[in-house]
Amino acid sequence: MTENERLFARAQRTIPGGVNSPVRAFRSVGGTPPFFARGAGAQVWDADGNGYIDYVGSWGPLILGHADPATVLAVQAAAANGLSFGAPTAGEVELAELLTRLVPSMDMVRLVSSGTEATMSAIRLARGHTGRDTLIKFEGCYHGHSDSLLVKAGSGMLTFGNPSSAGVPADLARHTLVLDYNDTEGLHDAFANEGDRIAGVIVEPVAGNMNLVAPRLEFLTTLRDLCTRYSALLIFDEVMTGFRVGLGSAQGLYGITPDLSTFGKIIGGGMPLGAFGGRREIMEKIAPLGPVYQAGTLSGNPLSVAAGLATLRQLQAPGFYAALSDKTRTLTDGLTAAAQHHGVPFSAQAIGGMFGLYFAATPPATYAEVMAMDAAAFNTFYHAMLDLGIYLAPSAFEAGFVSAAHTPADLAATLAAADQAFAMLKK
Ligand code: KE4
Repeated sequence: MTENERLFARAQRTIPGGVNSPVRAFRSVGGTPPFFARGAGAQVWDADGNGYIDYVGSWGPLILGHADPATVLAVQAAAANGLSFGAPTAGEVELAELLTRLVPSMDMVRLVSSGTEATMSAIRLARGHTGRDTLIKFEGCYHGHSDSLLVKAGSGMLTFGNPSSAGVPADLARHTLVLDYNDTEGLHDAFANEGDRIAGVIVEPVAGNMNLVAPRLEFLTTLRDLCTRYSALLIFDEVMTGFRVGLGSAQGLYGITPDLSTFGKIIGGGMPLGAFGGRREIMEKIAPLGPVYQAGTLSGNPLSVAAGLATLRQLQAPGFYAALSDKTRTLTDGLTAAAQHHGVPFSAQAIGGMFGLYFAATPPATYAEVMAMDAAAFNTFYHAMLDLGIYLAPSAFEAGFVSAAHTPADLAATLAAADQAFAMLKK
């Protein structure tokens, strides 16, 4: 038995599935998940001492790589002054000022401790601000695990949602309408039917939770226009795309101004931190100023804030995103070439520092196309790469992430491993 296997068996006795977040359990790809012991730069090492080049980066936060020296030092310095106060601190003001400067659509921002808290709060705020109940989300998009979001499409696309998780009351799920991502016509139908009852629409401006699905610009512009026309709030869930696809996040990349934005992952630099923000007239509805309640014991935690500031400062370096995007494209172009060399149906795409890998001839543009991909081929490829020391996201329905710490040698090693993995698939 390996140490990973021993730890996994032990963990399953006291933690559901042996993990503290389901995707980590490897149930989608099979096998035993590595228990990581240490990370540095683009590398991680598991409990058996096996090293991997990491393309998950804790699901996005580690855009600077593991144990970024400046970020670690900032956390250590903050910790020496106390771990939490439950009272305002100067660092929170500095981070709020930085976020509202880097995200012009936000006049004000509230810090929380996770992406789920950010989206849950933004949805409550949209409902409180508009006095309406209906929420629109899109099939395949994930915004964290608050009840209103664990909803799947009803029988017909325009019928209201049903719970996608046990424990979510049908009475609540029915306020969520689930539409098809990139389906502009479906947007017009939904607003024509429900427009005056829609509090808000929450969308991943680049979908990263059904693998990477790029938005059609017309889809985003239509969404913006319809929300304006019907006075519904457009919520860009930038928990994954925020500072991942560019310094201006997805809203800067596509030139769309949402009414509310949510952030997480990168803004905490690997520590627990989320945020939601928007125009002053909306944000002033949040307690203690307004009637929409929202709170948190560890909101704006000084260690998370220190990590976030240390990370965001480095992302502003000239050329940071050009270099990151080049690395990501080198990876996806190289993988595509290796697959073609072995005659494996495969495609890939990169947007900033995130990427999608597809066992399909072309990148999917809709949830239906995502579901039509060859997930079995992905799983074979996944384990071949893992055995060759490359750690990809353990699911065909997740995006991948490159960091500033990935070197040309890391990319070359990854492409050499992929050449072997694709060869195995060809048989
Ligand atoms: P957290 O509550 O996990 O911090 O954030 C939820 C969330 C919200 N919005 C988007 C667009 C997200 O991608 C996420 C979380 N992403 C997943 C990765 N697919 C986190 C990994 C996990 O659930 O363990």
